Amino acid sequence: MTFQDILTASGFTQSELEGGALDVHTPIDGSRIASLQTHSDSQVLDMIVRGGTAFETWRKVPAPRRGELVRLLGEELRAEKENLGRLVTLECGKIYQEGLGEVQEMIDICDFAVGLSRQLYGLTIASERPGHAMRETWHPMGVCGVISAFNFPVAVWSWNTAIALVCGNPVIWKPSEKTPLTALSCKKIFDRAVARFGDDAPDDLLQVLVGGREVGDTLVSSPDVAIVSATGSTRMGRAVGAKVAERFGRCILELGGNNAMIVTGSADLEMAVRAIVFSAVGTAGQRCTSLRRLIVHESIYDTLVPRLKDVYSGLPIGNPLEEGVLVGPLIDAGARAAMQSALDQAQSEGGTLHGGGTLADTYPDAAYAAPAIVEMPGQSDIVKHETFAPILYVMKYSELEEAIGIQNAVPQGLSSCIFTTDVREAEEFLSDVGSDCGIANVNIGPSGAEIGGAFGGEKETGGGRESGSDAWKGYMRRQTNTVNYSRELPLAQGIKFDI
Ligand code: UN1
Repeated sequence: MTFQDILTASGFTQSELEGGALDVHTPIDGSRIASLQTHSDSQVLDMIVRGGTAFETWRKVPAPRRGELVRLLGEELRAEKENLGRLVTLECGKIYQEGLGEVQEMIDICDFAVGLSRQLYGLTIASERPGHAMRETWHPMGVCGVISAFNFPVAVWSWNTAIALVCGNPVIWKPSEKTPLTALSCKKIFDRAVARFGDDAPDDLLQVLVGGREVGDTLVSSPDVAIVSATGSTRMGRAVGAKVAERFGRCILELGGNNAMIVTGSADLEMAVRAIVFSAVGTAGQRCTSLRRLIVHESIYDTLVPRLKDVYSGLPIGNPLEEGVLVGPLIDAGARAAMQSALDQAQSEGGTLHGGGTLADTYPDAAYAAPAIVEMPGQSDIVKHETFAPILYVMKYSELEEAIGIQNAVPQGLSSCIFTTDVREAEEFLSDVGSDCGIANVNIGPSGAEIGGAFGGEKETGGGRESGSDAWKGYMRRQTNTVNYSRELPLAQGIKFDI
């Protein structure tokens, strides 16, 4: 299939892809595949108004009926899985298998949200006063702004949108300016679900905003955007978080990760090698959950590290649409320059480099890079920094407590894991004195989380939770209700106030 075929299969017409100010390049060969129209500030303000109007109607639609729209969205996504998966590969460069996996994640969250639409449960609470009932109820919030990054251009939108919709909130989506085509394709898919749903879906339940940081700023600064869910760099989250906090809006932040694996002396090394390679080089190291730090027990270091070097030297790197390729390109030249500069710094901090290096033979305008392993004498500055590239820093430890200390001594707190067959080590890692991350796994790599769990992490990762478990509560307004069904008016805390 040519690039043009992929765009056509996703329903794009030539006129939609031409004539705008925003150039979209495919990381596969660096060529331009579209020039899209961007939105102006005033158009964004208009979108916010229209989102508010949609909210007035949507919040009155019963939640299980709202779930029906998400069920239809899931059906449409099933029908589009291959086309959208391929478009994801074309626009962000992840291999086709991972493109498909990303769409599957969207289908899964739709299924989850459909069930959730009948389970937006509140509590009943014992009142201290006679003849009184207390309960907690959950209500729609308003317009939900979703900001997503290039590396998961569609799945992150779907976690937020499927949940926001069943919770009664319209969505305005600002995708990364590097991946607007996949967003526009999702909008087409969404519109098909709305058309099948019927008249009780208002217009503008989903609006897609194409543009750069300025229009994103307009979105997050508006007091009429009740929730801002932002996924991306810590730098972006710091700016967005401050703007939303200033107006006391609700923010859900999912930012950088610097994810580690501890491999203990008792680990199953064959399993560990597979998990390490998938999580460190999958998506070319451009997941927020990618494995970046490997903390290896001294007793197995000299077995594990040569084995990894061996696997790395044979990794199939190349066109992500081709079967058998495991490592696609980085998103752009800037990402490759950041990788090179991190490798230079790591070496100047005492690291020994294996692999790395740029590959420019077939596609000179693209940013292919060989994944790198860097053996480090300790956790130096560069190791504490998230570089969005396939770099794996390897360190040695002797006591588990020391390994957990290294794992936690970084500013980020997203995902973590331990490989061990010793239940004491596993439970200590998961205990109050273990990993400080939002995600902590045993005998599984740090990436590839299932949608059923809450997704997010602590410290510079931003503290937000998206996706499964009770993350839906972040998209609703909690209300405490006390009802007096007696003929008296007793005051709480026994206060006497006779008039
Ligand atoms: C991201 O990189 O922003 O856990 C999301 C994972 C995927 C999601 C990653 N389910 O790796």
